[in-house]
Amino acid sequence: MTDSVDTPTPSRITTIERHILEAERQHPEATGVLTNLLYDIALAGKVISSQITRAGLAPILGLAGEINVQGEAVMKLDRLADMIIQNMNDHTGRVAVMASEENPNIISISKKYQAGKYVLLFDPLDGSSNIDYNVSTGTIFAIYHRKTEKGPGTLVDCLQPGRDLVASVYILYGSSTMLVYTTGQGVHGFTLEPTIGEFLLSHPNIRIPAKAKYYSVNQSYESSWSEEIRQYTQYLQGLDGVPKGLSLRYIGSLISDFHRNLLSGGIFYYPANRETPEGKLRLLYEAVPLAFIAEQAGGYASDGRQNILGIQPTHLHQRTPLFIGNRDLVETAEAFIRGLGH
Ligand code: AFP
Repeated sequence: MTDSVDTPTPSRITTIERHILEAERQHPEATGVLTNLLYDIALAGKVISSQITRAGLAPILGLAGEINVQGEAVMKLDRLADMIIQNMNDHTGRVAVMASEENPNIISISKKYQAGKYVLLFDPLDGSSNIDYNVSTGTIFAIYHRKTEKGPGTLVDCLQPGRDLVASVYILYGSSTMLVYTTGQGVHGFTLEPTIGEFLLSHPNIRIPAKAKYYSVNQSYESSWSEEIRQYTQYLQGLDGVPKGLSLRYIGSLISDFHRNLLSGGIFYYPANRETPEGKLRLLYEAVPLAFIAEQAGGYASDGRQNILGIQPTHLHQRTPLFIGNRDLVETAEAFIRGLGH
């Protein structure tokens, strides 16, 4: 009996390590520090993934957010994910400073360790309110070069526009665990093979399909949207021009919604509304890294008026409206917001 043509053979398996190394070889000036930082991130993702798959056991075993059998309070998973990422990156000499959605201030590197040349911003567990319902969540990373020249990194290093990103990564804890990353040379997706603990290349060169299938928005806020957003949503539904409307899919976990639309074509939007005039999502930890991935996959991200990647942040936890996905759909949203329709 011969193997089916689709059976992976060892020579066709690309581990994340091999993929990153091959990309690095195209840059003779590369020192390997970024490569190692990306491995650290992949490892953190594996550790977080292993904790998340045990979340349903919390009531039985006393895991995150519960009281354990010794009667001690146990960390919530988003806090735990935050600690895992910090612990894996605070001593390596690769990172100058970190900041995360979980911490009000920058996370400085202790003086006892060497400060590195990269800046690491992250959302440790995006969509964490879904954990109790077994819905997928994710971790998002943004990597920049430091701007300050020496010593521990500072706030200035963290407040950079997305246009200066070196790399964006997200890890999706879904029906399988996936890592998707870009260093500006396309978008590549890897699926965790749990029995060997390796991320294997499963989605090379991801491009957003030109024909979109889905729109994703929390439509329960419709009554507090602007008239322009209401009209845009009707346009997407096909009530105003598009021959066949798009289907609505909304998980309420940004990475999951974004990932689905990246592979199927579509738009995710979280506009400003009366209750949240600045939007809800965080510019630095959510919008910017995903905007880089969207752009590298042929898409686009906007706050409704301008490219997300062009915004100069002014504070760490800045919020922004977000429209992200197929370029034509996002540009049409901008046109509606300018009052021009489609
Ligand atoms: P949580 O991390 O609190 O679950 O928030 C998730 C999130 O930041 C993002 O992942 C979702 O897209 C968005 O909020 C959902 O917000 P709504 O519940 O207001 O739709």
